[in-house]
Amino acid sequence: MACRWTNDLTQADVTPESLWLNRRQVIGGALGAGALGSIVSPAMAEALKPTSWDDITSYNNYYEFGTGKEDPAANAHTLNTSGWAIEVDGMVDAPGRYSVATLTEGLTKEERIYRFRCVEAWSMVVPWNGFELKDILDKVGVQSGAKYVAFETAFRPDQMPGVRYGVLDWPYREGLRLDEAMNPLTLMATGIYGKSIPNQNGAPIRLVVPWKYGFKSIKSIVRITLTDKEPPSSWNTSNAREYGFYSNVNPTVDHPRWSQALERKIGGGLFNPRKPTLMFNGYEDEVASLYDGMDLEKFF
Ligand SMILES: Nc1nc2c(c(=O)[nH]1)N[C@H]1C(S)=C(S)[C@@H](COP(=O)(O)O)O[C@H]1N2
Ligand SMILES: [Mo]
Repeated sequence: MACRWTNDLTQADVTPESLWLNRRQVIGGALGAGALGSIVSPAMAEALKPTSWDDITSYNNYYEFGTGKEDPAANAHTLNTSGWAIEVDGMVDAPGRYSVATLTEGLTKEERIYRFRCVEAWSMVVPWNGFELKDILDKVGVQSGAKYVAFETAFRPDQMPGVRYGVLDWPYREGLRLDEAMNPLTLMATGIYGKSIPNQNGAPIRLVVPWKYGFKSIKSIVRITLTDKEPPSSWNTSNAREYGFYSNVNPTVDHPRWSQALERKIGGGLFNPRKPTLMFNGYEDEVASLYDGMDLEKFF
């Protein structure tokens, strides 16, 4: 409930931030009037409030541009995103180098500008624009033996000052199980608040996996590989004890060095208490069945 898809939007809904705030007031009003029934508490209405553009774009994790939260906003302008191409390879019918425009060719405008609001695990509510990863996987044709999708970020030492340091195993890599990748919540984001995604947030295209911790949402993707083996992820490679492959938001499984039972939103003002972290980041109804029968303490 903390984040919601809406898939019934049109171009007219992709509005600047000011109009978003109006929409939010409308939404807040509807919630207040109990339009969604008794399950809606004031805390949930609060959770729908998008974080401001300034906070979303000035407090980031993108280690290729430095490990400080302010480093990506200061440094990521050097990334040249023009002529961007994504190499799609592995177990697909139509491997090749695709532009984002080619990958999304044939999708309706509504499909390409799907809007999404996300409470990232590190506590922002981002109104992403993008499309479902499934849309492009269907387009390239996933072969029957494929079980996982692997992703890679660009590795450009001349444009990425942070890759001089061995803080992570470059290029940044992430992976999903195929059924996770095909879930309609799994988004390829190309925008925020209806504007092009800024470099520090992963321009021109990044993954957003709403029910997993933020680091699964790999930025500035240049390669997508379909494979039958669990792919490496940079965080798991750097510290397997602390970061597992699944990385599902799970308040009951603690990170070895801290509890994950509470989280705090950025930009919440003076009265900004930490709130309980929700199982699967609030998407339990949508995704819990993906993990039926799995021991989530073992597969963390
Ligand atoms: N290539 C790359 N992708 C990345 C990261 C990174 O360092 N490099 N950081 C991850 C982490 S830890 C988080 S919390 C999110 C942050 O996304 P945001 O800055 O858009 O909020 O990006 C993820 N994707
Ligand atoms: Mo993160």
